[in-house]
Amino acid sequence: MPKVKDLRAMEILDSRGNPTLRVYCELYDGTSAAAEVPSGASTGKYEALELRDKDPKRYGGKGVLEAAANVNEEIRNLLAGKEFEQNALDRALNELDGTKNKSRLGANALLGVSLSFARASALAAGTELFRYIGKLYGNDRFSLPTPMLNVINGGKHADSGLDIQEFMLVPENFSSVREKIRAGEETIKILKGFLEQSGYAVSLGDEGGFAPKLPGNEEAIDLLEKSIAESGYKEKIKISLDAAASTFYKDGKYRLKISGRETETDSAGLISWYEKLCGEHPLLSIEDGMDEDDWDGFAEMTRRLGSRIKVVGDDLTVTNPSRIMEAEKKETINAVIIKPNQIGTLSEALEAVRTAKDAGWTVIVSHRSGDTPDSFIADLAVGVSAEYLKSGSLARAERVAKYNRLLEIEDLLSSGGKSDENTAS
Ligand code: 2PG
Ligand code: MG
Repeated sequence: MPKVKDLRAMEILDSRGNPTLRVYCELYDGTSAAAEVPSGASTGKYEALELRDKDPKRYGGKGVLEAAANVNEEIRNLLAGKEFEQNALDRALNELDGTKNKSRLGANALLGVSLSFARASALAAGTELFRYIGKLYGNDRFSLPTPMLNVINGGKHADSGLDIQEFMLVPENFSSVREKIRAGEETIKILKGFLEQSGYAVSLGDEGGFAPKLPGNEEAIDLLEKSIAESGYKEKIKISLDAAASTFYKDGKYRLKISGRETETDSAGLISWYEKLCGEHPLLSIEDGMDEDDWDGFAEMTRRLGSRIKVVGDDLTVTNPSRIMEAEKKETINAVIIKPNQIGTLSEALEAVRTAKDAGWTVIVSHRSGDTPDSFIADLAVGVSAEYLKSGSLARAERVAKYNRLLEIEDLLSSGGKSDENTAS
């Protein structure tokens, strides 16, 4: 069993220039590994708590020195010198924190420890991280996720003015990740050309997609569809949306631009609009189509659209096994987003995946809009054989790092694991 020798956390910056944590975990056999913690902008209110210093004199209150100190002192004191399996380590972290939402020590502190320990343990066992995760999860028949490429950024991720947060290209019908990425990138270049021709900006939003000030949401979808047709990949590349509807929900109403007009509507009206979009475009999925507390809206959306598209929960379920169970009971969704930092430990994220798969749902592993070059989620997606990996567009190093790791894993698996000594299984 891996024995923790030392833990050390430091404050680094994420892709938005906000402080976040890097945690180093050293084991007694001399292996050492680091993990970095991502951070969202359209954060669900039921997520585990990301501890920030709230000292207005540093980074506008966003510093994470307290979370780092929690790793370097309290957590280190508990774990150093002891042997753990991943589950036991994550349980110990939860017990030490003692709160329901990890608000005492911070979910960012706990996640950094949990992920760096996982990486160090995989190294110590001489195995690839996805195999280590697969073993924890009980999976050794790995399949690679399809990338969901967020090519037009809206909502809180850009100043494009678009209500819908993410407009994604999903290259589904290709035989390998390598081909999916290639087809995706070719289509992105065509999209860029269309934007330039029409005089729109091609500068990038937080997740590496373009952030053009288009007249409305429908125009963004039209442009994606036009780009797919032009690239010659019609039928092969689908379109997905993340509405992040909590960001335009207020006082019981959804406020967004529909058909060029600022509109105030209820869940039923919004679902009718989604229904229209589904009829007109090759939509694969709509994530967070309803507000995070609108259980009835989600249930209605699944009743009306669930047989045609994937109705995806993110802020609704926040990678939390009990919220996922509740969502299943209420028949609110049929697919789910998995983000380790929403829940705070690897074991709980795996439990969330298990609960979702038991419900028969599609699993989408996801980055955060504030991220780092750490590619852990690519290994997580392969380890649990998730159907999709959502990590932004094919631009910005922190986004591409995850897709590049997928390419690397695909190579490893196709070489029969020759360069991937699997001594742990
Ligand atoms: C989302 C995510 C990632 P954020 O809503 O799915 O794309 O955004 O990290 O800002 O919550
Ligand atoms: Mg989302």
